[in-house]
Amino acid sequence: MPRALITGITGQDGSYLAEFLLAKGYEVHGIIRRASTFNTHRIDHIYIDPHESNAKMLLHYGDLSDPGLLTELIYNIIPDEIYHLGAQSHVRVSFDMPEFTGNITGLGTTRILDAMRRSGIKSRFYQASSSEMFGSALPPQSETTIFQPQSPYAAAKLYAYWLTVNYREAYNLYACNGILFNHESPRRGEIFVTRKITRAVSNILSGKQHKLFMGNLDAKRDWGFAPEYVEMMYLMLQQETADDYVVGTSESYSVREFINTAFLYAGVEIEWLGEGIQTQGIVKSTSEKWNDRLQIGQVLVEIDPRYFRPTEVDYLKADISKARQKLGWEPRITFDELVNVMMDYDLLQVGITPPSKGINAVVAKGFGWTNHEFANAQALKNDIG
Ligand code: NAP
Ligand code: F7E
Repeated sequence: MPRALITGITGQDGSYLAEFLLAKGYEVHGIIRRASTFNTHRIDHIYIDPHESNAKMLLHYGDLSDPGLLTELIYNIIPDEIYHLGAQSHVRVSFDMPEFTGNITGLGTTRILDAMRRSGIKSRFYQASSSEMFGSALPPQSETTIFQPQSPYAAAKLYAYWLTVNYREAYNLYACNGILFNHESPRRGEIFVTRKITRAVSNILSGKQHKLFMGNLDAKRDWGFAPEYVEMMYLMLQQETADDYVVGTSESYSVREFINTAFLYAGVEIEWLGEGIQTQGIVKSTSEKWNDRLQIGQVLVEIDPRYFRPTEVDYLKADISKARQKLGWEPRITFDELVNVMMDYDLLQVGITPPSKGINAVVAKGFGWTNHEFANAQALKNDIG
């Protein structure tokens, strides 16, 4: 039975990857951080008590700042594959915590690669590199685009990227960089922009929130569906030789377009007034069911400069030629379907029956290996149970 070790197993990608590998018959080991409250809500639904003979997912306490422990874990587990997804992954937060971000997001990779080198264990290694490393480089961005990072997060990821290349070349390790563009899902962390929007739309429609306060509405991102992207992580480690790949959809939309699409799916048309920090999103029209809750002209979106970044990444759009040709990559979930599935789940969380077009599309396109039990499963149960 193949054995995988996942850092960041409690995160969005780690949870999907664990589900995916378990479905493929892997024994999955994950590193979790000790916290004063439980932080395993994204993987609770696949957890089986390790005393049971069918338990195939085993969790170990650890931290990316602790090299001794990482070495010991790798030495004891002897994984066939290591998926290194753990990181301080929020770009805005990296401006507040640059050194911490460098330590965890950058040096964390060095600690794992060096543990592999020192122990002599021949695991295949996946590094969660990011499109943020392209920064201000013009789109479309590919594996040969020159990196121009625009944040402490991107600089830390770039350091980790080069360490991965260096250890591959210097020590002949099977080590890959997946340069993944933004990927989202109902399990996305609540302070990333997509989930912030889908939660806010749902909260506004259920009367739990009055307005959505946003930063830069004009930033453009290449947004894909996270479960598709974890399949690509796995594929990268199944190739004959290790290499680096860009993964995205090759389509790009602005934050403003994401907001429009999310509201529209729920039956609210938004019109934009003003410019810069005076920009407002107001209700232009609504479906009948919101007549008692929303009024035409009501302000639903405003700008709060607190959410601006000292330096912004304006425009990301992937050139996926290499992954297409070598890995057979073809994105399956469209932008609209992504917004819809996130909206479906966030509407459910606040007790509103969703249109379910997103859920149906995802199921129809073969993502049966995840049932989307997701972040805040308990809150969902409380709300609709
Ligand atoms: P995420 O939801 O923020 O998950 C991050 C994971 O890292 C969590 O499990 C977190 O644990 C763990 N972690 C953080 N600090 C740690 C530490 N000091 N020691 C051990 N574990 C630690 O991120 P994601 O969206 O799943 O992304 C996965 C990886 O891909 C990250 O490296 C991210 O930077 C990278 N990436 C993401 C995207 C994207 O669009 N999602 C695109 C490109 C690259 P807790 O649950 O305890 O916080
Ligand atoms: O921002 C703008 C913001 O925080 C997207 C991480 O997974 O993807 C992610 O990084 C855009 C930016 O993601 C708000 O300025 C406007 O231009 O969702 P985000 P990100 O910074 O692109 C990459 C690939 C990663 O590797 C990272 O780990 O949206 N934006 N207003 C806002 N963003 C947030 N969070 N909140 C706002 O209110």
